[in-house]
Amino acid sequence: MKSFISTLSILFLLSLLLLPGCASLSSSQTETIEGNLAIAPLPATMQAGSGFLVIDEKMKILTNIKDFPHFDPFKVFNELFQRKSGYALPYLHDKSALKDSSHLIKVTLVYNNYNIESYNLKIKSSGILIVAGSELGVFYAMQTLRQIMRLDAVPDSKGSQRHWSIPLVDISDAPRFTYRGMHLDVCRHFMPVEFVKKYIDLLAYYKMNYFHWHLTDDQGWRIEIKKYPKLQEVAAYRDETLIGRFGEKPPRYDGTRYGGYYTQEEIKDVVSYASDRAVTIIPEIEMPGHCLAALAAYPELACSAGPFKTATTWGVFKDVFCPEDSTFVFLENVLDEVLTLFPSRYIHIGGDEVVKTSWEQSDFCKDLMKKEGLNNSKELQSYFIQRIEKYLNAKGKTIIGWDEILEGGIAPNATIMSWRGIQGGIDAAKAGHDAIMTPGGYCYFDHYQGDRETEPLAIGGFTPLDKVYAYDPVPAELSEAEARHILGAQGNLWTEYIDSPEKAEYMAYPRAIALAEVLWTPVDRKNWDEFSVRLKQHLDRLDGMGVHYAKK
Ligand code: TNX
Repeated sequence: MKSFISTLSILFLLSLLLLPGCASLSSSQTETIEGNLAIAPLPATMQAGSGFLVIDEKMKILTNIKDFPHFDPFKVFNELFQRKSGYALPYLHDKSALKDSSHLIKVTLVYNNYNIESYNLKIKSSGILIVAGSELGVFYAMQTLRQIMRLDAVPDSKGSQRHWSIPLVDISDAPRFTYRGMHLDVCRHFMPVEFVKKYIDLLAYYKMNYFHWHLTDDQGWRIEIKKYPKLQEVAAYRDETLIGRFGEKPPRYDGTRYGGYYTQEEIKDVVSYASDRAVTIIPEIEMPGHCLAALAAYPELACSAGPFKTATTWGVFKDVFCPEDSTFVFLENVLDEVLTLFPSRYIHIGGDEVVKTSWEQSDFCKDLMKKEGLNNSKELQSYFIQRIEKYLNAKGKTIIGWDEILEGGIAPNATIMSWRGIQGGIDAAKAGHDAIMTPGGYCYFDHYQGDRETEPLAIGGFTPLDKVYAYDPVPAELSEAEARHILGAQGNLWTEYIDSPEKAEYMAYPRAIALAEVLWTPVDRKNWDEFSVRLKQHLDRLDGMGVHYAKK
């Protein structure tokens, strides 16, 4: 197959030879397999064949994997395919039962420790061959096929399209980074389960593999914890919500009680939906700050005197968890329930923007600092995080914290999420810790993406699509060995000013597609002009999926 060069490619090569200054040739001027198939993120290598393969009712999946006890890499594709075509592709395990060996999607696993997400997808006129490093690679091959077939752009219309003609191609692919994430804050504004699932499906479509679910904050506690019913009765609700921009004088409120939470049953359902899509959900339980909603329910967890109310406005609040034994008992009990719901190896424990005045004024904290030999309140924050880390490590979990957890000494095994620029990531990697890059200037999708005058209200900043696309998560300051600690990056969607699923999609897309390409595609294959051409086709597909993306 590799020896086939399509007419298109020949034309393209000829045009390269004939045109001086061909380096500036953009794919909008000439047709390429990249532009034709419009796969995003762009695969590592693609070679066009000539001709087409027809997928029809005769097609079957033949695989050497007997059952998929943990993860069926065809399930998502097949469900979608059935909706669009009216039939599903059957699985076969035994080739001998076959009369002819065409009309097959033939899958071979070669367990590849080096890159379990890698795959080779060959579309030939006789059928499809997939060779992959693991079921994950097969899953990504099927997502690529889903894109090549433009399955999502076709209306569901009772499975009317029975035959699919797709161009021949040979794709070898593997991600650049192992952590490809998107975050969603459901505390400032609650997002319904159906929307969370749609958000996760899009992550899978763009080969992202982590969903960071920001579940607790000052303005609402969104995860059911059976041991502490007041988290549901009190912390999940606020009396009202700020209208307009934070800081406007006088502040205006809507006077409407607001809230909601996910039951444990709903969470299990979302976790299993995500795991079918090779997406790991990392829950975030914020501590010791951003916890006013929890303090409203259980004021005894603060060093300062209550009563407290779930926040109705944005910003940073001075009341935080007190590092007393009883607080740790509460948090450990909460985490015990969290661990039963989320199989993720990573648990995010927050750690950002902790106002420490209540600790500095507390006799209990002063005594504790003396007893533990802590010099200042930043070290007390590290004591807090390290105590929680020890608890979670003993249960086989790794903590992720926002970069403030570096300040008073990093917890021994923590992974850092670098959000206040890239310095946190640099410091973590130099100290031999893993880091995930989420710098505000590139990865905050709550920022404006266009002209403030015409865009809907956003928190501030300016992070347009091309800036996201240009981001390189590996800081230049790092040596090659240190750079291996940069696991990847994540787009963050804080929802102070995002009060509906439609607006969440508007802020996330298409910027999340640009980030997906930053995280997956080899850096020397990235090209903004060429991406812009492919993106146009993706906007059509997003239309097909009913995504309310930002149109320029
Ligand atoms: C800072 S980013 C926060 C969030 C806000 C966000 C708004 C981070 C770790 N903390 O609580 O929502 O800014 O952009």
